[in-house]
Amino acid sequence: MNYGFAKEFTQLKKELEKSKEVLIVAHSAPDGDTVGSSFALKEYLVSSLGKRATVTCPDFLPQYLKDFLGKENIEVPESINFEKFDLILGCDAVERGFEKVVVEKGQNQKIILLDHHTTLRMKKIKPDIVVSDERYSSVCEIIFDFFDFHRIETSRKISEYLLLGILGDTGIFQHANTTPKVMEIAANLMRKGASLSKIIRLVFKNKHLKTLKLWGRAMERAEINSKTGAIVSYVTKQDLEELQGDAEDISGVAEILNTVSGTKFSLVLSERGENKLKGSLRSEEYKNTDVSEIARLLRGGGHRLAGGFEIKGRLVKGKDGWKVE
Ligand SMILES: [Mn+2]
Repeated sequence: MNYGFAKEFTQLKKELEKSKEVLIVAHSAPDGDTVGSSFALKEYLVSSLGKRATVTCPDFLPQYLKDFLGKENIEVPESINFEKFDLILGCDAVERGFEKVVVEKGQNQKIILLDHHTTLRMKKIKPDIVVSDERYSSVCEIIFDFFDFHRIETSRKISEYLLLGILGDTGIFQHANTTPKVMEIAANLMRKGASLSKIIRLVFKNKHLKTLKLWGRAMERAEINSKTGAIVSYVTKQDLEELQGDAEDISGVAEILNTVSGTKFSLVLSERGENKLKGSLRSEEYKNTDVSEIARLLRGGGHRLAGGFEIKGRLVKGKDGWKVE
């Protein structure tokens, strides 16, 4: 069962087969889904179709994804000669950095976007094919459907990449996007040799003490706003510097705060650089709150249950606690 993308899947296969040199773009602040989907497609292109393929990303990978990928390589956008590619693929959250990496579309280039966010919007580039539906848990689920639609057998390696993305975006089958179909796909991928326990260990059980200390600070400060049902906390620049926190750590806090009963959504503000604040929002299906609407009001993006935004400002300690200035 796929969500009605028969036409797109047919076109996508044709374009992959026609291509010679493919560039695959992962999103900024890369996660398991963008990396898993990018490398699943790369592996298919290279090993099954005999093409050349390169994965690029505007940001460096977090350590757990580096560990997962082993020898596999991600090229920095600066080192890439865009003209040589006849096909460019965007995998997951393409509004996060795709148009920073791919500034314009070359004459003989095709652009295909795979996504599952409602905020998919291109400013300048006109994609040739878009496969995007919020009903998908992850782009890895879309790619599974693509292979399944064409009866393409997935290797152990591809299966592991796809399971990485599904586990990442479903929070190990805990989020509301964990449908019976997702469970079936995961079982299928395990049958093909993907190791669930290995991915869980590499991705979810390799925390540093520093991360837990950062979470501790944020949890200590958390407060519930009884009017909005928001549970809010913050992480200062100093916290991040002292405990070497990154985006991953902050979304971790937002996820844990979101488990507090009686709340509608969680918000974690973090100071990034001078006069720049990021907000990470999380909710759950049963809470009936669309955090992407809140994010969009602040010119951010995301989907219903996870979103983010960036505003100007800093956290200032005053008489009545902290506030944004
Ligand atoms: Mn995703």
